[in-house]
Amino acid sequence: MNLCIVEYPDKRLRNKSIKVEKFDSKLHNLLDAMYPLMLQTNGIGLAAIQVGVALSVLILNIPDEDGEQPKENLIEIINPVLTNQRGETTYQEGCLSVPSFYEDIDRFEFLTVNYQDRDGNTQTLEADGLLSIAIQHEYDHLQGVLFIDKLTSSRRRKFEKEYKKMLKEKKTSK
Ligand code: Y12
Ligand code: CO
Repeated sequence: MNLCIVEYPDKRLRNKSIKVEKFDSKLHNLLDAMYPLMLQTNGIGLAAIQVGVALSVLILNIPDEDGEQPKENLIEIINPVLTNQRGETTYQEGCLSVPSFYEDIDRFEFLTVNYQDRDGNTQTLEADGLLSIAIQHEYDHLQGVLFIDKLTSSRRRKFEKEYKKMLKEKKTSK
């Protein structure tokens, strides 16, 4: 399966992702293709909608102390439901669908996520730190929400200006 990252302002990023009902080879092929793409693009999290597939699927691979992302640390989350969200934290976030832009975003510090794995088994994960932030960021993608939507209106206007300029420069350098 050949996938590529959908980039802002592509309207597909605004689609709401739908519940996965079939835990079949098609789903496994999607998950298997998302993982190498995320690593190649230096990502630590990726939602299916970022490759144009509006299914409630996300993957995460938080780097370890050595900055490595071994496959055994890969977490595949299907049909997530977030609960017990509490505490506050701020982190400078980036997104593969909004290249070259990073901004401080407020999130919950702790959460619990109930989800299904690739075989449809129910799982529960309690998260804090970067994992909690990454889950919230990717969960937002499933609702059609981007981290730039959380900026103040003046910061958002600045972003739109800078991003447009970046896209124009990218186009002329081709
Ligand atoms: C904390 C904050 C955000 C997340 C969501 C997952 N975000 C990413 O995986 C972002 C990756 C990313 C990678 C980039 O590529 C390079 O650094 C080479 C990048 O830079 C460019 O596009 C130029 C931007 C974002 C989880 C946890
Ligand atoms: Co993102």
